[in-house]
Amino acid sequence: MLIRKFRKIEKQFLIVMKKFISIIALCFLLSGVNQFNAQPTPEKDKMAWWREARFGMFIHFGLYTVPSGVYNGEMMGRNWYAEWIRMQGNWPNGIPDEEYRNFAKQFNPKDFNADEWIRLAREAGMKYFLITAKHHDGFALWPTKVSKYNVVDATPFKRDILGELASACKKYDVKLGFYYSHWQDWGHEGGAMPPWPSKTGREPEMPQPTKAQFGDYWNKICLPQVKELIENYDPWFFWFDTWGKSEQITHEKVDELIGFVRKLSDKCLINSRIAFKYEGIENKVDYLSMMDNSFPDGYIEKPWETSGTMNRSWGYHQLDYGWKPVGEMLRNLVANASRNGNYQLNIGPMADGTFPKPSIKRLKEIGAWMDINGEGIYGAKPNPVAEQEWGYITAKETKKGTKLYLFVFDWAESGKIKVKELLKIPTKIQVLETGEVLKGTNLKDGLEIILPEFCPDFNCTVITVEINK
Ligand code: JFZ
Repeated sequence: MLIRKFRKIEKQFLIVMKKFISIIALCFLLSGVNQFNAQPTPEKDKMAWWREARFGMFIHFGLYTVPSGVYNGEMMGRNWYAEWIRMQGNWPNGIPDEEYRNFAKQFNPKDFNADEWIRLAREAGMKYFLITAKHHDGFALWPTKVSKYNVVDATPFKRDILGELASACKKYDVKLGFYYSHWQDWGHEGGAMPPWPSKTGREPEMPQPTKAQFGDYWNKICLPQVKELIENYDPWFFWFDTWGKSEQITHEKVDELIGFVRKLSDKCLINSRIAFKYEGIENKVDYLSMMDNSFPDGYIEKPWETSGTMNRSWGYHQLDYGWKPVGEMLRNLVANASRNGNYQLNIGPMADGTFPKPSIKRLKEIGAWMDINGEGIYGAKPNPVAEQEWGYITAKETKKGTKLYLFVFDWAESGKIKVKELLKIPTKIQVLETGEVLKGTNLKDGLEIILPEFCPDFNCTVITVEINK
């Protein structure tokens, strides 16, 4: 009797369980289907890490680092770009080719430590790292097989700098990318020369390669080197560099190079400076590069970045004392993030392979600020309200609603700021660094916030505003 009853219960239990399991399975299936439908397009997916990262390190390092902006006791001409000393030393004639190549014999950055470079980037809050694999001078920082003009074959240093950096990037989970000068190459016959004279007329006219010569350089140096870089180091992105009167880079060449990279890698991103004056290029590349040190004053939909210097030069320049204050660099980073852009901050390491002290100091200060305030930068959405006089805004979706990050750069004398056009009622307003709770009042044209009595950070104080759905 008892056993029969038990059997009955058991049977019922089994039926219920079966139903339960099939419902779960159905849910699973449905969610699978939904998930599949909700998958971002491959293009968007590929960009996800880059959009979230917002902050990267740019490095200019090469043979030009040996003279560091000074040739025969004289400062270079034209501008501060120390990586241009081959053309701008001994101004206006440039350094003779033979002599410049000889810098390879002195290239011996004995204190170069890839681990240290990437650790410094990571600690500054940078999520990716970009280095001049080959700059305009044509010298390669890896043992390229297509030319002896490289760090292993031509210098006493003989180490694969890119290889060491690639390992360190893996260790610190920093995404690696390469600057590659595909157009100008002053070290290989057939590479383009500076597009001079420019409008200023101060520059000497440069002999340009013929179409056939450039085609030869393209097929024997440029494409094979890009292939090596992808196959050896599996980069997350390229930063190509074309500007000015670059007649050699025809639309066909641009299309060819884009197709070439796409075929070799399905993750490698490409920037817009692969071309110059190419209408519609934004639809063929993954992200836009602004002009050097130029910061747009509004939102741009297509992923974009500004590359910026810490002083005036990209490559290390021993006489460039024009170091920017940390507040200015934070402003660049935050302004770009609030307008949907990234910031790639440059370091020019010195001839011994270490970073200049003023750069290290700035990286550390930025890092300390990012440790506390980075949550308003990484993965944050651009400003959803109006541009503001006192600073910038980013936003994040939370379970309950939205969290706004107010980056206050200009501390108001009045002791209060108004968030123009923010009409929602906040549930909590707080200083991110200190946790101090602030008072807000909804006015007809925005939210007025009473600032703390003491300014926690004169560079930039971050205030969070939580708003429920
Ligand atoms: C280019 C390089 O020539 C330079 O050495 C450095 O690597 C920099 C990041 O990129 O310089 C440029 C390119 C474009 C402009 C200015 C400098 N521009 O169009 O204003």
